[in-house]
Amino acid sequence: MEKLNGMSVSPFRKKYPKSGKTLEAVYTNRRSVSELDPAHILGLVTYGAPLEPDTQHADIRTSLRISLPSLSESNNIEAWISGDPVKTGQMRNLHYRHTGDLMFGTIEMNESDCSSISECSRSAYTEIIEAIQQLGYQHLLRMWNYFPDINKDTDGLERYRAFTVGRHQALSVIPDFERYLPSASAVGTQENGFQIVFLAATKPGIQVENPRQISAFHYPETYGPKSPSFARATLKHWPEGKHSQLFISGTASIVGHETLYPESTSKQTEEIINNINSLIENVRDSHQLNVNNIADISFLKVYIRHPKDINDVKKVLKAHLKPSQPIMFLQGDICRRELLVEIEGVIDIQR
Ligand code: 3EB
Repeated sequence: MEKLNGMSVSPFRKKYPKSGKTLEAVYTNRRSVSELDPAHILGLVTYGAPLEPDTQHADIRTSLRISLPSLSESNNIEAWISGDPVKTGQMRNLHYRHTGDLMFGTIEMNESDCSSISECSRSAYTEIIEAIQQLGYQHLLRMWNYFPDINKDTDGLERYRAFTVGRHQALSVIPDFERYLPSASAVGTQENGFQIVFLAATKPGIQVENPRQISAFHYPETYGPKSPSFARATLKHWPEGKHSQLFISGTASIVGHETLYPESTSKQTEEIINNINSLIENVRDSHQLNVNNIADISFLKVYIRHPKDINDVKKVLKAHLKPSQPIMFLQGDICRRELLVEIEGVIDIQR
C-alpha cells in the first residue's frame, strides 16, 4: 500500500466504473484488471487453460477461473462491475457480492463430493435458490454452468443431460418455474470442478424466446429425460436511468429443436447469427427497443469445440460484426456432440 500524507492510498487507479450503471461487463486482462475499483467489482471470471492461475483481486472471493483455454490474444478476464457500492457475503459453498438491486454469485463444487453429476447440479441449484430467496435476490437472470466431460456418458446418460435432470429437480420447487427460467449457457471445460456463475436481482427480468427455435423447455424427450431449464434470453430494465440489458443465452446451430450442419463449423456459425438476429428482432418488436442485430452486442463470447476451426468462425463473424465489438474466443465443448460452436452475449440498451 502506498502512503501519502500518512493516509493509505489504494494502488488501484480506479478508472472504472465511470458510467455509474447498475451493472456493466468489461473484458480486461491481467495487467489492466488493477484499474478497476475493487469497491465496485461484483466478480471476476478468468478464462484460461488448466494450471493457469486465477486472478485474485483484493479479497474478492467471487473471482474464479473457468478452465476454457483462450483462443485469441484478446482479454480473457470478464469483470462485472457496478456503479453502486458492493457488499460481500458467503453462504456455504456460495460466494456472492451484491448491491441494492442485484447479486453476482459463484459456486464451485468438487464432483467427488457428490454422488453423481445430476446430484451435484441439484445440490448447487438448491443452494443457490435457498440463498437468493433468503437474501431477497429471488429472481435469477443469467446462469453460466461449467463442468468437464459434458458429452461423456455415465450410466448410459450423457453428463449434460444428467446435469439437466438435477437442475430441473432443483428449480421445480419454485411454483410455476417455467415462467421464471433464466437465460443460460452450459459448456464443457478441461478440468475437474462443477462451477456456476450467476446474476440474480430483487426484481424480475423478462423472459425472451426465439421464433426460430422451440423453447428448450419444450424439446422432445429424445434430447434427455428432463427439459433443459433456460430461456433464450433475459431482458432486464435496471431501475436507474434508462439502462437495460439483454442477456443472450448460449446460442447454437439449432432450428426448431434440430441441430443443423453437424459437419460444418462455418455453416453452424451462419445459423447462429441467423438465430441471434431473429432473437434480437423479436426483442425489438415486442419491447420497442433500439436494437437490430448481432452488431449491437456489447460483449460476445464464442465457444469453439476444435481450436483449428477458429479462423472459419472469425471469417463468418467478420461479415456481421463491427471491428470494435469486444469478443472472447474460448475452447469449450458444446452440449450436443454435433455442435461445434456456440455464441452468447450481452447487449447494453439505452431506452
Ligand atoms: C441449445 O440451444 C444449445 O442447458 O443451460 C445452450 C444454452 C444450450 C444453455 C443449458 C444449453 C443450455 O439447446 C445448448
